[in-house]
Amino acid sequence: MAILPIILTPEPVLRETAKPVDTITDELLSLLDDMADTMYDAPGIGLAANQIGRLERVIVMDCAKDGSAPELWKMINPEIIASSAETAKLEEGCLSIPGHNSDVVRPAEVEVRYLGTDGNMHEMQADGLLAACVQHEIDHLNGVLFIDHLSRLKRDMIWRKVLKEAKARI
Ligand code: GNR
Ligand code: NI
Repeated sequence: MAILPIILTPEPVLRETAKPVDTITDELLSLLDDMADTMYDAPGIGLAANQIGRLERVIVMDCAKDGSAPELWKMINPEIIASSAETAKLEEGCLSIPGHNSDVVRPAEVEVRYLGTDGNMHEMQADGLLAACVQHEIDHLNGVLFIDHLSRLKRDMIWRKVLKEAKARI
């Protein structure tokens, strides 16, 4: 159990592609526990390995409404195997780009195949916030950030502020 530091843009690890996991080790399971602790502490509804400086293809999510029971997802090597033609626009934020939320358009529904912590392959169907979240997290594993889905104008506006904030941190 540990809360890990969350890496902020423009750290290059956020632009790297994470590598598939081939063996579920105790170390990987404890990494997933630490990622869940880190996500809940932030608080956020998802976290991808790149955000804590690791390049394994693992994500955690919990999109349960405030006040209801937690619904923790831990996914190893998650893959989108189908996306709806229908799109949905939802306000997204990112723990690695704090304070810069923006509407993002994505497929409204997706089907995801992943390796569970039980060692078995699973498929899940998601819509609503969970669909946006799982696409956001899988994007991270591919070095993609939600601002990449915005218009150039909006992206540049956020990026300028992000660089200014990064300079102020030094
Ligand atoms: O906490 C988060 N909120 C969120 C809202 C809408 C769509 C995606 C997300 S994920 C984000 C946490 C994060 O940065 N995950 O990578
Ligand atoms: Ni994010």
